[in-house]
Amino acid sequence: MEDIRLKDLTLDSILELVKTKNPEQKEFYQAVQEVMETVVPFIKDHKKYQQSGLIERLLEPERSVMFRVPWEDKDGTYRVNRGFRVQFNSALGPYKGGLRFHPSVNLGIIKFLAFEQTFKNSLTGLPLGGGKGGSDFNPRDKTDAEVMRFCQSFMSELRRYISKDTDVPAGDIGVGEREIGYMFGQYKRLTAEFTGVITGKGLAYGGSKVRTQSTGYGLLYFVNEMLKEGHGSIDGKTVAISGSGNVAQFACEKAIDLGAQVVAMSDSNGSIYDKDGIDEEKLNYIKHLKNMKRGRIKEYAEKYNSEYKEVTPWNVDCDVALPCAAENEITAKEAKTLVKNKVICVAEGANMPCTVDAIKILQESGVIYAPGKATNAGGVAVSGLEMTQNANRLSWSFDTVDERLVKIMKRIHKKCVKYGKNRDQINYLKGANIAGFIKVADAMIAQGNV
Ligand code: NDP
Ligand code: 2IT
Repeated sequence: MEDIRLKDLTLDSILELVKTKNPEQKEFYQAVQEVMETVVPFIKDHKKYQQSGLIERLLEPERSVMFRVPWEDKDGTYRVNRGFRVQFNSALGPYKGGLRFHPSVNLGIIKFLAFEQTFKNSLTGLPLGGGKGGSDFNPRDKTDAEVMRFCQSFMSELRRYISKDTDVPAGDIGVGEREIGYMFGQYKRLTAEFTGVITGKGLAYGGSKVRTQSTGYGLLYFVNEMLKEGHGSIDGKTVAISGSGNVAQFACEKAIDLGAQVVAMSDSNGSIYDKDGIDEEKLNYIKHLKNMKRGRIKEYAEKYNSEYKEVTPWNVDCDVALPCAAENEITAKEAKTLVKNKVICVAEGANMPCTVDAIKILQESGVIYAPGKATNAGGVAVSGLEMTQNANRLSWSFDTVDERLVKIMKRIHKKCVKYGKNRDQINYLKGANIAGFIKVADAMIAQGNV
C-alpha cells in the first residue's frame, strides 16, 4: 500500500487527504473545507506558502490525548466517561482553548474546535496557540457533588498535559464558572501551585473582569462594525439569538445596551418569541433561570406570556441573527428562511453554527455573514488578558479590560476587511481565514519542519 500523502495543493487533494486520514470525523472535515476553500486560492498566489509539508502539518494536531474519567454518581454507581485534549498548533504560543462537557463530544468535534481555535487565536493578535478539550459527560441533570467529583477526576488526568506555559484550558458548552472552579481547585491541590493554568476563573481567585461577558460583548462589538459598513449600526435593529447560555446571555445584554431589540432566544428544546423585546429585567430572569436554577427557556414563555415553540428561533422577522448555541444549527433550510425574512446580517457567536451550504446561501443572497473565528474571538481574547494579569499578579478594572476587548474586536474586523474586501463587498469568511492563516503559517515556516 502507498503512503497516504498530499498529492498537490488543490482543494480536492486536501479534502481527500483529510477524509482518508480522518474517516468519520465529519465536523473536522467541514471545518477544514470551510477554511481551505478560501485559503487555497491565496496559497496559489503566494509561493512562500507552497512549501512542502506546511499544509499537512497545519491539518495534523501536534498531539491528541484521550483518557478515561471514572467517577461515582449520587447512587454510589461507578461511571466512566471519555476525556479529550487536542493540542492542535503551538506556533504562536501555548495551546489555548476551552473544554466542552456535552454528550455529543467525540474526537472529531474536539478536533474541529481545536482547528478553528488555531485561526481564531491568531486573529486576536495575542500569543496563543490553538487547542480544545472536553468530555462526553452531561452536567445538565447532575448534582453539584456529582459535577465536582467528575471535574476532579477529569483534572486528575488532564493535569499531566497542561500548565500555565504549555496549555491553558477554559470553558465552553457545559463548562462555566462552577466547573472551572472545581477543576482549578483540583489542579492546585495536585500540583501545589496557584497559577493561571485555566481561564474563566471566579473573580475571587484570579479571574479577569469581563471574561464572563467577553464572548457575547465581543460579538456585538464586531456586529456593530459590520453594520457600519453600509447598514448604520446595531441601534434600532431587531435581533434573534439562539441559545440561552453564556454567549447568548451576554450577546443579548450588549445588544440591548446598544439599542437593539432582542425578540428570540432558545435552548436545545425550543425557542421563545417575545415581540415586545427582552429587556434588562427579563434578561436577568433568563440568567437566573439558566445559571442558578438550571431550568428550561420554556419557563420564560410561561412567566412573560410570550410564544414558545419546539423549533429553532430562525423563523422570525429579524435584521440580525446571532447563532450562539451549537455547530450546524443553521442549515440550508434555516438560511433560506432567514433570507426570506430579509435578515441583513448573520454573525456567529457559536463555533461553526452555519453549514457550508448555509453560508453559500447567505453570501449569495447578499446577507453579510461573519464566521465565529472572527466574531466570537472576544472570549479567548479576554482569556489571553487573564493570562497576562495572572502572570503579573495584577487585576485590571472592568473598563480597562472592556476597552481592550473593543480594540481587539475592531482590529479583527479591520483584518477581515483587509483580506476579504472585493470591490464593495466584504467576504468576512475569506478575510478571517486568510488573516488567521498568514500569521500561523509564517510562524510555522520560521520554526522549521516541527
Ligand atoms: P453554554 O453551555 O453556556 O450554553 C449553550 C447553549 O446552547 C444552551 O442554551 C444550550 O441549550 C444550547 N445548546 C447546546 N447544544 C445545543 C444543540 N445541539 N442544539 C441547540 N441548542 C444547543 O455554552 P456557551 O454559551 O459557552 O457556548 C455556546 C457556543 O459558543 C458554543 O458553540 C461554544 O463553542 C461557543 N463559544 C463559547 C465561548 C465561551 O467563552 N463560552 C467562546 C467562543 C465560542 P441546553 O441548555 O438545552 O443544552
Ligand atoms: O471557543 C472558544 O473560543 C472558547 N470556548 C473560549 C476559549 C478560551 O480559552 O477562552
